[in-house]
Amino acid sequence: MAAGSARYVRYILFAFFGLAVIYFITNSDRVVDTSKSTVPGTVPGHTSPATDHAQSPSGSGSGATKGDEKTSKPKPNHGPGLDPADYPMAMTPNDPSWNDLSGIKDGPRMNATFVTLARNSDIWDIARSIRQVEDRFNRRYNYDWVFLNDKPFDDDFKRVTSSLVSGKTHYGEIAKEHWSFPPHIDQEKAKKVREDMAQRKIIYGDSISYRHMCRFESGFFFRQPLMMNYDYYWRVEPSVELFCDVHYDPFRFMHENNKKYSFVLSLYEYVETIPTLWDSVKKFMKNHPEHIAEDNSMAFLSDDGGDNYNHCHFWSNFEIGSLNWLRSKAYTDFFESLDQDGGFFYERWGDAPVHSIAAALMLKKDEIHFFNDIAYYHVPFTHCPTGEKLRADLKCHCNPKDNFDWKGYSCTARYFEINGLEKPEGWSGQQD
Ligand SMILES: Nc1nc2c(ncn2[C@@H]2O[C@H](COP(=O)(O)OP(=O)(O)O)[C@@H](O)[C@H]2O)c(=O)[nH]1
Ligand SMILES: *[C@@H]1O[C@H](CO)[C@@H](O)[C@H](O)[C@H]1NC(C)=O
Ligand SMILES: [Mg+2]
Repeated sequence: MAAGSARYVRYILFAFFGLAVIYFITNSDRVVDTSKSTVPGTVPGHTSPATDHAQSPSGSGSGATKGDEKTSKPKPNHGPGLDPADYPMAMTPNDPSWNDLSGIKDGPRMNATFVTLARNSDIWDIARSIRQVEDRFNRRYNYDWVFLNDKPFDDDFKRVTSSLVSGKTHYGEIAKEHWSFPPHIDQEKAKKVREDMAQRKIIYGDSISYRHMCRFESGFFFRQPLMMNYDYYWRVEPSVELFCDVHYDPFRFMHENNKKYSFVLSLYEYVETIPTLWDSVKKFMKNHPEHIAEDNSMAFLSDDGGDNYNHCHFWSNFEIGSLNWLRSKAYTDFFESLDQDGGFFYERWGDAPVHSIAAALMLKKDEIHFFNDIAYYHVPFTHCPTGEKLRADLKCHCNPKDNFDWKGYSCTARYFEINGLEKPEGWSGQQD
């Protein structure tokens, strides 16, 4: 009798075991999902990007864009390696899929990243910028975001920014050589300059860190180890705004149209910060004629064929550009030459005139692009499209009266003239 009931107990145990195995197999997908919301960099309790993707109507997007975990779900139809011809970009409201602004966008992705230089204290100002970039564009594209800092980022900064970015986030600490005085700089001379500029009340004139920042953005951000993984970048600063929907992928636009540098705002540089920059540039042009492009934009920089600089530059707090161009021999020779001349410390050369002069002289005219449809604000200037229909199509929330493009202190009219471009609808009457 005892042997008989032991056999029943064994049957029951086997049955439970079998059920457990079946349960495990049918639920293994959910096990993978759970691990997704706890990948490093996501905030427990927040909706993970993987969950967002699963809700997209196209059914695509379960391929995680954050974290490196594998998934057994079907591959989404977006990413690198897809044939662009199969996924035409919607550039105007007449193009198919123009109004398809929900879910993850189908089609190829470029080898591209957002990049932000910031301090830990910039956390809430960069959070605002990220939120707008995500809402207006990146939530459908999920590009990565690289954060760079001369000090280690703290956990708060990483947690908040990772929770806002739909792509992968990466955090890099800048090497000392890229954020310090190079050995050839005369410290006494540099100090006197700062004291003098402080007295003359030149903005950031007395700041050492601002000079390191400008030199870093001029010569080093594009060769940080994390940036070596990409071909294109979009620079985002704290406290900027994006006012219109971005319907197409600007990285892909750059790639397919062979653009290397782009801007939304241009203006005249404050002369006191760059008194000898043009002398350095002329020296470089003489030493390296091989780097000067034939069909260049010298006419954007100079009104007398290159003798004098008119101080026009593209505003570099917004940039979408080619990292490979910045890493080219032409650009790095240009930077090394300027760096040797010491103006980052003996004056206060900004990265905006440095990038702009390089682009204007070493790129062909048609490799520089003006993004009229990316509406943007960085204190104190706004780029807001003047065309009423365009603003409605893009659901812009900027006031066109704030648009800076056609005001006297902007250089954008000059850019249009040297490129023989027709000014956008609504430009006239905006000059003052
Ligand atoms: N890590 C770090 N970032 C800085 C420092 N100074 C400026 N930045 C960043 O460099 C960029 C330009 O600085 P910002 O203060 O906006 O200068 P402005 O736009 O010229 O007035 C921003 O992205 C800042 O967050 C610094 O000392 N350390
Ligand atoms: C992305 O660009 C980097 C830098 O040019 C390159 O090393 C890397 O192989 C590229 N990755 C892909 C997937 O094309
Ligand atoms: Mg700024």
